Amino acid sequence: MTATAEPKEIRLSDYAPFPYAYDEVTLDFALDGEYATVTAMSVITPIEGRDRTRGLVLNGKMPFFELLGARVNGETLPADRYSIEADGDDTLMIIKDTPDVRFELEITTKFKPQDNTELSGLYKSSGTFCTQCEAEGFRSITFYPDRPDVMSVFTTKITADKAKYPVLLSNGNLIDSGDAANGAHFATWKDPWRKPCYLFALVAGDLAVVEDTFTTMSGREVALKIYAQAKNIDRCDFAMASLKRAMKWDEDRFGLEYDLDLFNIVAVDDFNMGAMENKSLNIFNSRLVLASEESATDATFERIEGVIGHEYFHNYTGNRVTCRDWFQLSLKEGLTVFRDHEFTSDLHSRAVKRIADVRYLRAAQFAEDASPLAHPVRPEAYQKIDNFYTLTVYEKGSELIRMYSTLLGKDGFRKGMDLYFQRHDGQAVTTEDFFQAMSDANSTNIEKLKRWYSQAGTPALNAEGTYDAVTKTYALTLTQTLPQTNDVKGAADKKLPQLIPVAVGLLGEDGKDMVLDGDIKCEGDAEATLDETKTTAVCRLTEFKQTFTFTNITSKPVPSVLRGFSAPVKLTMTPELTTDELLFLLANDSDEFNRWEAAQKIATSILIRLCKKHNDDKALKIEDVDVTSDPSWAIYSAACCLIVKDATANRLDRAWVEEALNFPGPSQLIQDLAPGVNPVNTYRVCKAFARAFAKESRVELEAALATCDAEAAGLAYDVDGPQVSRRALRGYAIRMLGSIGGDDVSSSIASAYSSAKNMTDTVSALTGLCGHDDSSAAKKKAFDDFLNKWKDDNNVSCTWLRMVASDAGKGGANAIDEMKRLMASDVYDAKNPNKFYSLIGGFAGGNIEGFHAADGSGYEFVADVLLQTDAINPQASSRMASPFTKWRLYDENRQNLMKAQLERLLAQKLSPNLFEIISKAIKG
Ligand code: 0A1
Ligand code: ZN
Repeated sequence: MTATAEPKEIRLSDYAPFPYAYDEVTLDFALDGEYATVTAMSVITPIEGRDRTRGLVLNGKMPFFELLGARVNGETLPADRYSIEADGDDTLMIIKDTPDVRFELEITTKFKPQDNTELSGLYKSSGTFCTQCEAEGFRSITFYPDRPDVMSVFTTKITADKAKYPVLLSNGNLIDSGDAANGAHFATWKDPWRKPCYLFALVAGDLAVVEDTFTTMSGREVALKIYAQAKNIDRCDFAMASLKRAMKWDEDRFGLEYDLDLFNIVAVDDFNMGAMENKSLNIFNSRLVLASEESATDATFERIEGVIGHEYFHNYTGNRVTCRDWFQLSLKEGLTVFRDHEFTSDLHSRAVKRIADVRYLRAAQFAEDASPLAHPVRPEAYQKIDNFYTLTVYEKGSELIRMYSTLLGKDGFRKGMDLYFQRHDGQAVTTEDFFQAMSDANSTNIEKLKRWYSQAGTPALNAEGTYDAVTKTYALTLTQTLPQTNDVKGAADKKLPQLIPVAVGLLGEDGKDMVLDGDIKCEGDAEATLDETKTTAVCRLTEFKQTFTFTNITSKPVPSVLRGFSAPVKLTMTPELTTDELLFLLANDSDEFNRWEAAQKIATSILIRLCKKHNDDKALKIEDVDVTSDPSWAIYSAACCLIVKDATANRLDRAWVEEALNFPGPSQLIQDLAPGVNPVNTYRVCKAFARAFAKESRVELEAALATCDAEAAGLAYDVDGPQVSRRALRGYAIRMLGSIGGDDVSSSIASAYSSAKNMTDTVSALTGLCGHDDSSAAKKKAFDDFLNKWKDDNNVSCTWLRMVASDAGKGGANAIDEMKRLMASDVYDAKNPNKFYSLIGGFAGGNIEGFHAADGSGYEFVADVLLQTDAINPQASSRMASPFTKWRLYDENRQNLMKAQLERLLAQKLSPNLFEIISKAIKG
């Protein structure tokens, strides 16, 4: 195999507007048994004043499709009027000397959708034809300007066998349908809204449907339909109810009303991502639609509601106002993630949602920001845009939007959104346009917030507080430091200070928030604003260092800084808060996020001390970690035990408690300790920590479990708040008890498995059984039983696969042999992304001892599987390459072993997708 040639980079600075307008597009899909034949008729107008010297440049993919013909104004295009050129892995068709006035271009292509294993463009999933066109899938269908700033009105005719494909769907409204020759039938759909081709969708299959309606705020009735395979159709009700909640929420919160009379969702099993917001025809990975008490955990239910909301919310933030180019991806994604987070927060517990989102951000996005693949929220260059559907673009992008909201207030933010839609409805725009609308709709100066879009890396924020009893002032000096990153503008000394909103509260000795009614003196152009109760100030840090002086502070306060995690930064305090102060915040802070944070901080400091003690290359046994002699252990453990008791007695919100008691895991600690970390020892320290707590609080944990079970007895299952919180606390107790191990624990968790009546309790029991390294017979029995029950279910079997992959090698077995057995088993399907993500994600992300084995066998195994998948589905392989991009964090031996695998991969012929990730990762 020869190495891949260096692909060309696409740069934001090279953006040029497209010189032709696509006024109308009519697509005709003939889907016979083997081929899809597509005729695309476009009505095109050259745009005055734009540079047409290159001609009409269209994107395509040959030889994936065959070009059957091209005609301009009805005349076959002679060979000397166009050229076909390679464009990396893609193809360009360049038509020269196009007419100067409006003309028609007809292009006919032909291909085999069933051979499309990349799942981009038109492909087949379990016998159903479906499409995925974002970001650049449309070019696998026909030659077209496959870029989001070319918007058109699409009419789509689909013809296919009536018996095999009774359901024929596309965007917009059904305008015609009927029978065709040879047992076929057709349907014609017209979408009245102009859209880029990445929002085009088509589905043809034998699907069952659930139907409902929604009456919009102006009284229009919208038909809602969710399509799935008949065997799964009874699991669509929750998704339907979620859709209705999302439609209502967008009206209430943002005044946004659905704009067509029909909204379709189709669930398919083979899908690279979560779901896709195609106009009026959302296509979903079935794992994010199908749910029932028996098949889905509470976490899955919540995720389904959030993603149904996310795709629906894209109708305005993404579809009605779309991106000018793919560098602007966060314009729609960051904003829509923010909207879906708000949706969940408004419907459920705001604090718990915030905590869960921040936990994820820190564990995953902060790690990306610290890796060789760090990039700004608005990247400046890419090789494959598929690689930029990242945590930075999505999650950090959402944090950026949250900062607008924090700085402008809920009403100011709404004004900005209103102005954004007023100005840009129907347009393809930039993050700059969004910024301008927010800025123009408000009087607050947010200019330096813009820098968050172009500077990569997680800022470090230090808060230094000093109290002066004589002047009764509390001075808080905030300092931001921006890290060096590997992106185009990565040098730390070139980075400019970013506007950081820092929400601050000061607690008095009584544990109550001080009322901040004195002046807050700010340096330079910094400002501070107070909330209605005058207990939280948002300090706007605009320079590298500024001091905010709170006056009329009558006693020395305990500061609660970065309330609600008001900015995506790494906060340190000078002087560091003492364990007593953190316990005080844990008990008293009115900000639930910072109460949680206080518990995390105490746990982190203990864990870091323990990890440092054992960060060497000696194989560490869990029993050898002396957790209990840490100076802060006794008070921390006592406080947590009290929390368990309070939760059991329902004196605290149980869902918050579950978050508070969950201490930071290895991925967080490895980042805190990096570089030079032995990940296996870090993992074992975490295990020892859990076990120490579980042993000390066993009685309380067992009481929590028993109380939860007693409360649940006789209750009909529901996914409402209290039941979910109860199951969360119960799951926590089982997980903790599981870490103690031993026959009595295993057999009691095994009986919890047998008596579980819903998937949440089932998964809690399975997780509990994996809590200890011993490979108990009870564990094997439960896992076999689970597989037996769910092996034919494409989604639930992934739960099994992921858990088994993260447990492979425990109890002395050879992890790689186990993984190979899993891959060879019937339950695995290399072509199905969910299965591949579960297997490799479960192992490389969840099996620290297996993946990071000191002999490098885990790395070699994963690299082999990546190579195999890369030949089938490059988007999938490059997504799963991410663990390798973190090699800089680890000890020298592991760094070398990981780099050796990166080099081995790079010497092969890789897809452009995987090449970009691996070649950037290796640069370090
Ligand atoms: N826009 C979708 C995500 C998505 C992106 C790319 C895809 O295929 C490569 C599919 C879906 C969303 O944010 O939900
Ligand atoms: Zn999205």
